Amino acid sequence: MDFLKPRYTPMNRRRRIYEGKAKVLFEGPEPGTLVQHFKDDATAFNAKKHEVIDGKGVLNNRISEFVFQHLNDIGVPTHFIRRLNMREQLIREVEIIPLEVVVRNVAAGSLATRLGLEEGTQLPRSIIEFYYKNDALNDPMVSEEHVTAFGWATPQEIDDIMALAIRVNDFLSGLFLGVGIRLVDFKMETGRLWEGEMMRIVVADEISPDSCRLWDIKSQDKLDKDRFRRDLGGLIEAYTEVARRLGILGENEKVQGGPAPRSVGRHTSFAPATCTRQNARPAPGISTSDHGISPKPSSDLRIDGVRRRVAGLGRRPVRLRRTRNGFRPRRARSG
Ligand code: AIR
Ligand code: ASP
Repeated sequence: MDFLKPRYTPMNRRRRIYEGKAKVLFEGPEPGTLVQHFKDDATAFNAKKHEVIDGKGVLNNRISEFVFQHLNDIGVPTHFIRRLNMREQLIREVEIIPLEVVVRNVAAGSLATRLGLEEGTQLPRSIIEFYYKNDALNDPMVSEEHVTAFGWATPQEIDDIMALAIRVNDFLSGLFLGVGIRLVDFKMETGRLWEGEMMRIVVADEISPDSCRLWDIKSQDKLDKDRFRRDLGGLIEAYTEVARRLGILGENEKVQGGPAPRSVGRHTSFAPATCTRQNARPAPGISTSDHGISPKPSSDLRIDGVRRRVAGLGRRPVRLRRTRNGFRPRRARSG
């Protein structure tokens, strides 16, 4: 029956599901999938400050792809399937949990302000915070009590979210440390992924310099969105530097931002941004299987030049359980 076959649909004819400040979600090619489109818009202070920065969406798409692909490879479940083009990635549709999960290793930003700590102070241990995702309320910080009392997530789901947050923090800290960058803090989002009767919590949204604080270890230079928030300039240069160090962009490679769609909508034409490659070479120590433009999923991680096949938990539904000795995967019971 021909009408049941998925048909190619040009992006400009796809149904827009949701538009956020920096991304748009479109209906995907198959049920249960979405297309996540990265815009060039930069906002801060709940969108009171807004600018369009050519090329930011392209860089965040590539950096977030790199992070999510590696998370998938090491068995941290995410919504990410694959990158489609310079601004878009195919993702699984999840039920977003309305929490911004912030993990902090070093005092900065709102924590430094709230507790009167000097920015740059190493924290005694990593701290996880929850913020209620609600623009009208300015994303207020909330406690686990609020989260469960208002039904945003169950106690079991909070355990899973915290276990994911710790694993993502460990992975990201090591990844960035290997390329001379200090992971100060980051924000992640999670969602419920339904597979038939099974549900598991997965990492969703994006992980990029828009959602992390990244400081150069030697110079302490900020390589993240604080360049925009604090009017420091050089945002594209900083994001490009992050991409280069991760081996996503070669030394002389540059992302050319334009021509990005001015407004992303039903009838906007999508001219893909381009990426120039000259002597593309991965950064020492870290390699990705995708230096070019065509998506190719990587199945291993190269650390210190050694290829490691990371034993992951695979794609089976796994729930993590907090025990006295740390976090343990808990296989979902069948039947
Ligand atoms: N974040 C929070 N809301 C949106 C974002 N991107 C990220 C910041 C920072 C961390 O969460 O980019 O990495 C903590 O932010 P803050 O402002 O609470 O200090
Ligand atoms: N992107 C958010 C905003 O528009 C928060 C931030 O990153 O500062 O306010």
